[in-house]
Amino acid sequence: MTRYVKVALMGSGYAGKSTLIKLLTDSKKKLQVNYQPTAGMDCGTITLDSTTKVSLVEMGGQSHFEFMWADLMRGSKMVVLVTESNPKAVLKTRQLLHKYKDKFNGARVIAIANKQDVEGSMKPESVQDLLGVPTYGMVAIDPKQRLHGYKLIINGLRDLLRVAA
Ligand SMILES: Nc1nc2c(ncn2[C@@H]2O[C@H](COP(=O)(O)OP(=O)(O)OP(=O)(O)O)[C@@H](O)[C@H]2O)c(=O)[nH]1
Ligand SMILES: [Mg+2]
Repeated sequence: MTRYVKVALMGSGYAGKSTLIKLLTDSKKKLQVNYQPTAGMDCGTITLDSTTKVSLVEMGGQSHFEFMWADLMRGSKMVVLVTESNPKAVLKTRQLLHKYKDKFNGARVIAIANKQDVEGSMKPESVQDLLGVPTYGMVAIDPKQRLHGYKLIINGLRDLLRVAA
C-alpha cells in the first residue's frame, strides 16, 4: 500500500509555489512562464520509493483564497513557506507565518527564499533572521536547482520517514 506524506506550500501570490511544484515534479515542462495565479489549490507528487509518495499541496497565495488555508494544510507533516527575497515580500511572509503558525499542528517548517536570481535579493541568512525558521535560497525557474529543492523536502521529512520505515 502506498503511503502519502503531505507537504503544504504556503506564501503570497507570485512567490513561486507553482513553479516550485513544477521544478520538483516534472522534468519536461518549461519552468519560466507568465504568471497565472493558482485558483484555490494545486498539487504535485514526488515518488520516494515503491511505498512512499510526497504530496505537495500548494495553497493559492492570492488573499481571496486565504480562507481555504487552514483546511488545506490539515494533516501536513511539513509546511514550506515560499517567499520572494525582497524586504517587502519577506515582511509580508512573516505576517503570514505568525497568522497561521497555530494551524501547523507540529509540522516541520522551513522557508524558501525564492528568486535569488533577481538583482538586489536578500540573502537566505537575512531572510532567516526575519522569519525565524530555517531558510534556504532557491531559483525555482532554474532546472539545475531541482536536486537542491528535492533534498530540502526529503531532509525536512527525514526523521519522520526513518521512524515510519
Ligand atoms: N526570476 C524568477 N522568477 C520566478 C522564480 N520562480 C518563479 N518565478 C516567476 O514568478 C511568477 C510567479 O510564480 P508562481 O509559481 O506562479 O507563483 P505562486 O506562488 O504559485 O503564485 P499563486 O499561485 O498566486 O499563489 C511566474 O511568472 C514565475 O515564472 C525565480 O526563481 N526567479
Ligand atoms: Mg501558484
